[in-house]
Amino acid sequence: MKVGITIAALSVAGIFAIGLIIFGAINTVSSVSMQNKARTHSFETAQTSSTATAQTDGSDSNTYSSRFGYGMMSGGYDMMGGADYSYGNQASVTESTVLNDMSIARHNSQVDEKTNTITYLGSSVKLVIEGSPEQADDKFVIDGLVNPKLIITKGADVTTEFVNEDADMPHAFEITNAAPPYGYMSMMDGGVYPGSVLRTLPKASNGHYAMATTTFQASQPGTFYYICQYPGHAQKGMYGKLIIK
Ligand SMILES: [Cu+2]
Repeated sequence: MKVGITIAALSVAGIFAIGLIIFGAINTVSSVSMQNKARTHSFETAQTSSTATAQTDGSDSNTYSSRFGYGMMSGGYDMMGGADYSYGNQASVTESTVLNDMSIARHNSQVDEKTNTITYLGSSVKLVIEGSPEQADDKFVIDGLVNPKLIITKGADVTTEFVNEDADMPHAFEITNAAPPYGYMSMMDGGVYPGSVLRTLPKASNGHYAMATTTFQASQPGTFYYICQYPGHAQKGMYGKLIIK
């Protein structure tokens, strides 16, 4: 009798899990066809840290998916690695939002063009990262520097804002402890920094950029790298160094 109850309980749990998976798939597909909604971004939303469940919580993912006709492709290789995937909030922005956010980020950063290094001061850091903008194809650009070395104070709260400005290619962002050179499947190359992963963003469309934000604490000191974990991109040089000290 006890065994019967256990089996029954496991069956119910199993059916529930399958239901969740089906619901997730339907939700993703249906969000693609949902209506576009205008959406503005503010620093307040960037401040919110989030979890993978953000994908199913309504307007963010719906707007995002409908504008870019994207959704089902996002899981796949991003899920591999078993790391702490927060994915972050997602939105669609234009150049003016990016420029505005960059000026906020600049408040406590020192840019050294000579050494291609940006040092962030203080315990609250905002990173605004352009993915493959026009002037630097398949590279990251931060504060005008291409793949710069970043220095962040240990313990700082870091808001990461990643914008894909590439009209031809999806891009992603994560911080890893794996040093270059990277393989084709760079997301398999090493452990990632907790809370730092932003999923692959679709290519830009008519001046609208997909943007993802997340926050993490720079709790572990050391030398890390930020990479585009889209297959082949880190291998081709889409990465930079991050030092937390
Ligand atoms: Cu990329």
